[in-house]
Amino acid sequence: EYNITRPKGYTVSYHFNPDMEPHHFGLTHPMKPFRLTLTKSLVTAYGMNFAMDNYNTRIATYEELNSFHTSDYLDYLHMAPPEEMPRDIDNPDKEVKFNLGGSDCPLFHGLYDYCSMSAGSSLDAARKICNKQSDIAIAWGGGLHHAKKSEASGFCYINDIVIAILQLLRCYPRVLYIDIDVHHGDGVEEAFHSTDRVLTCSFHKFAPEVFFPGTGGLDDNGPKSEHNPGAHHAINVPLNDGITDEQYGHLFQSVIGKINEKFRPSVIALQCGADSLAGDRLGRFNLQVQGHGACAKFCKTFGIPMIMFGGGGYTPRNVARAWAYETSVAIDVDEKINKIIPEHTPWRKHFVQEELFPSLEQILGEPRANRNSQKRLQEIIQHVHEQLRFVNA
Ligand code: V1P
Ligand code: CA
Ligand code: ZN
Repeated sequence: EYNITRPKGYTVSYHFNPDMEPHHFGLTHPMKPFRLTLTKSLVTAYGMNFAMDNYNTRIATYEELNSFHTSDYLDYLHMAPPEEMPRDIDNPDKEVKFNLGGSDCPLFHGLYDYCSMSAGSSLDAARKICNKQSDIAIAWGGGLHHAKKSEASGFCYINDIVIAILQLLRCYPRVLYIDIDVHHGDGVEEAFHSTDRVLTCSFHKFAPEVFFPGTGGLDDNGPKSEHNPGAHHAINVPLNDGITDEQYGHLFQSVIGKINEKFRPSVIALQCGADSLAGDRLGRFNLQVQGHGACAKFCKTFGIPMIMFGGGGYTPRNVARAWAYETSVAIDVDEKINKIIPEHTPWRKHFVQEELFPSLEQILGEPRANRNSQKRLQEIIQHVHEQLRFVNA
């Protein structure tokens, strides 16, 4: 038997449903559910599973999905027959309901189950945080931030994040939602636009008409009206191609540091979309796994509970590297860890913070020119700090 000597009173949980993997969006679709299995394998190869509570998660019920989504939408999602793929070539004029079907959000076999599994993992993670059984709960199968209450959007059908945050709001006064996916977290922002109990902050590539979904400009801070408590509680950080670890880290710390000071969140929900990494098939940024992971590291310094969700990420081997690294950030790598991880674990000897992860060598593809000037980044920080004058815990 292994001598489990975890840091006292500090628990990380990993929420995973192996049945998500066999689902397919279609051959040419960028979303590949097997990246979740790839991540889990890497996490296990390093022996990290010994330092966490591991849960095979259940599927979310209709009632749970209904806490955010409308019955009309859920019923259609449940009943709509899978279409032959690729549909847009075979049958381009077919009516599209709730934005279901077509190239971004295809109707594939087992879609409803797949969505319920993703939401089930995130909800289980939220419950562990609520009942104080976990300090950090990880749900890489979630993070589907574009889904609206009655509409699918950008590969997202069910907004597991919104459902998880609604659960957190039952036990915590204030939730800070942070989104480092390369796309704007529009679905989560919109869901909470009229409450001051959730502050959303998304970092993303911003170029209306050119880059999906086109929303999330610097001035988008939630509907401004005297009677809306949610006004000023949406923060957006619009960026250009090629941003580096150094720039992103500085921006992240000054924005999130200030938000933490003003909003005083009781819990953090961090969407870790890995399409902000260099070499991503859809993304435009130049982040390394270390720079991406530094965001999770910084959030951890606040010492409040946190859920970490997945999200985008379209170069599967890089996704697995980033999320395995972020799992290691959650469990804290130090000498103690080698007492936890059994000796025969394949990659155990590499599990030391400094020489961490030989497998961190990312697929990079064509280098991207950096289109973010220091001046512009400074303006963004300035704007965000001004916006936060209206926010008080
Ligand atoms: O750009 C669009 C739509 C399609 N046009 C009418 C505009 N869609 C994007 C959707 C990106 C979704 C990202 C999801 C996430 O934030 C969270 C999981 O990461 C899109 C793109 C693109 N390059 O932006 N769809 C596709 N590519 C696509 C490519 C091949 C097959 C199917 C979809
Ligand atoms: Ca984002
Ligand atoms: Zn994305």
